[in-house]
Amino acid sequence: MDSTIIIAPKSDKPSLQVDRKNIITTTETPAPLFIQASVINPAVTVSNLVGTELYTLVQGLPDTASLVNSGGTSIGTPSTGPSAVALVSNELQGLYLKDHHAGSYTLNVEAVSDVGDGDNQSSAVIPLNVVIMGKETDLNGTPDSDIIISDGTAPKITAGNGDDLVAGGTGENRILPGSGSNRVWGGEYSGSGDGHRDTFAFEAGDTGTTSIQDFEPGVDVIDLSKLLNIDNVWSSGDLANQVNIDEMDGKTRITALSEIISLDTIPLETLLPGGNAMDPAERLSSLVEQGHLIVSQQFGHEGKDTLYAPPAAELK
Ligand SMILES: [Ca+2]
Ligand SMILES: [Ca+2]
Ligand SMILES: [Ca+2]
Repeated sequence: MDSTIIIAPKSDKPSLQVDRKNIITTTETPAPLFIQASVINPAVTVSNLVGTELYTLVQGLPDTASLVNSGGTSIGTPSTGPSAVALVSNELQGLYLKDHHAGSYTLNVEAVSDVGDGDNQSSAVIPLNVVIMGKETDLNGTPDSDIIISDGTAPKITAGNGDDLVAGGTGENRILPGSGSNRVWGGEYSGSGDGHRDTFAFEAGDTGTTSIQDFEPGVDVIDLSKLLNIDNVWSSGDLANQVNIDEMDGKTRITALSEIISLDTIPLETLLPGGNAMDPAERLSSLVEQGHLIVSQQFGHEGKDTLYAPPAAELK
């Protein structure tokens, strides 16, 4: 006897990934959120809130904040019970949080598989901490992984430990990426430089990799003085044992003690014309003399033939 089997779609437990635990940003400044949700064989046409099986709920969004796309337009579908914004998969691509009030709160993010039969399956809820600061205020990260986005007005941005993503915005910023695996822009997030003199500063004990995405030769500066803590007149020959400058995959790479700084968009010859033919001490010496690199705030450079005296104020 023939029988007909009708397979009705069924909700499966979705998986959810939220990159980095904290968002720290300035008022009115869109901060990217990296949220990914997936479910096995999602049904594309479903009778539910959003019309498709898989969606992600963001709870805890204050009235002053919105979820926007890269063009700044509000996205998502309001949901009641629980009160949340529901986002479908393509809305998670290029998703930003923007708030026009200072404050702090936690967003709770949850992926939902909902085929419309009342038997939903949900992922674990992942909290995302948000701190919105006023303008012209320093931004401080946490020891954990952070997304820190300034509008350019934050004088100093300290990311701390963890794998941090930092963007200074259009304006002069001092950025301390800290230990960890960091991606940093001196200017706007995903931009190519802001024309302002950003200083990327490293501290004693920093270890890991910092990839600068928009280093501007002749404009931006790398400050290793606190990392190296040089307490005497230095020679580039000796210092080249601690700081090596070379190129990896077309990117200038500065290895300073346990910290690797990659200028992701800048080949060595762009940063330092003729640099490929120089020995390590000559590269170091040239970058310091040209003002790209600071290795000591207090002491001069004893080059092969030249002694660079410290400024008079420091000759006590
Ligand atoms: Ca951090
Ligand atoms: Ca900047
Ligand atoms: Ca810059």
